Amino acid sequence: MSKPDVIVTSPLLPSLMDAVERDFNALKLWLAPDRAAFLREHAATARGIVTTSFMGVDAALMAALPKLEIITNFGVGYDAIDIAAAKAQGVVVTNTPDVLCEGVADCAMALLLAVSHRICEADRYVRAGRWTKGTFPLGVSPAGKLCGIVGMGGIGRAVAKRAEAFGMRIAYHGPRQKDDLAYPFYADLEALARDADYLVLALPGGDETRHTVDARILKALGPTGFVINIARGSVMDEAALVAALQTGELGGAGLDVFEDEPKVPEALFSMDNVVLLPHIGSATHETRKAMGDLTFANLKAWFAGEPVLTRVV
Ligand code: 8YV
Repeated sequence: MSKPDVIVTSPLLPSLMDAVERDFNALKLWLAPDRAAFLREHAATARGIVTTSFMGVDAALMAALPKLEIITNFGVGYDAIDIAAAKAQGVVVTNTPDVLCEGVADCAMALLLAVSHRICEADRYVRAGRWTKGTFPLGVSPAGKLCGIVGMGGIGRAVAKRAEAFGMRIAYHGPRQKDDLAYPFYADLEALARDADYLVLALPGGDETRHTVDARILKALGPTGFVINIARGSVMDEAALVAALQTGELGGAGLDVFEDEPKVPEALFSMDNVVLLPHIGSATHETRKAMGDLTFANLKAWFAGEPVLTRVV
């Protein structure tokens, strides 16, 4: 039996790519010199797409593939996939929830601790030979402070567990209160920002959550407050963030995600109270391997006529 045709949108984790190439006819879209011709050539046979949270799949790509049955996304966030178009075309979409929660939460805590204890700034201080000339300024302790988590899904819960272990108090905001959680719930994000010392953003990206954290929320967090974003750049108004940091209205920021990745506002480069990461929340061997395995398991299940494991639509 011939292998099913599956379009791959961008380079994948090598173990995932190997598995896809072993069991499927992997059609590498990013290598096509003429994208339109490539899609015309495979329109009659391409039944699947493997993509990433960064690349996504837009409505035009789906429309060009009338035989498309499934999109398997390497990543939990599917804001770059046009879900309405997938529904309209009857295309199944899967993602990789759960397996990355611990890793992304680790990264959130790393940022929280780094901005509090001024870790990156202190590292630069030593490397520049400045320690011999004077003592480094003090940081702040997270213990006893209020960690406000925005979006209490799997990642938010994993952050709460860690922050608790560091002696922090926890409260959260989201679309609804979770019955199984004893942490205080704030229906009003501005009220949470006013009370919190740290806001950790762990909510999904997309149109519905665009600029959830705006100038008003940052002002409420205040000059001693820190914002940590390991979600999506789109959930925070980046221009408002830069302005709040420039005026001192906000204490600092730990950022793994940006509105127009890989572009980062240059104004942030010179700020010592900001830690900048290149979207590495899930970027460990262990987490990426688990994400790759789940992406592939979804693809295999679909083509074996079995239920997919982690379906979005
Ligand atoms: C990855 C992510 O960087 O899971 C997500 O939603 O943003 C990250 O884990 C991404 O999937 C790689 O493209």
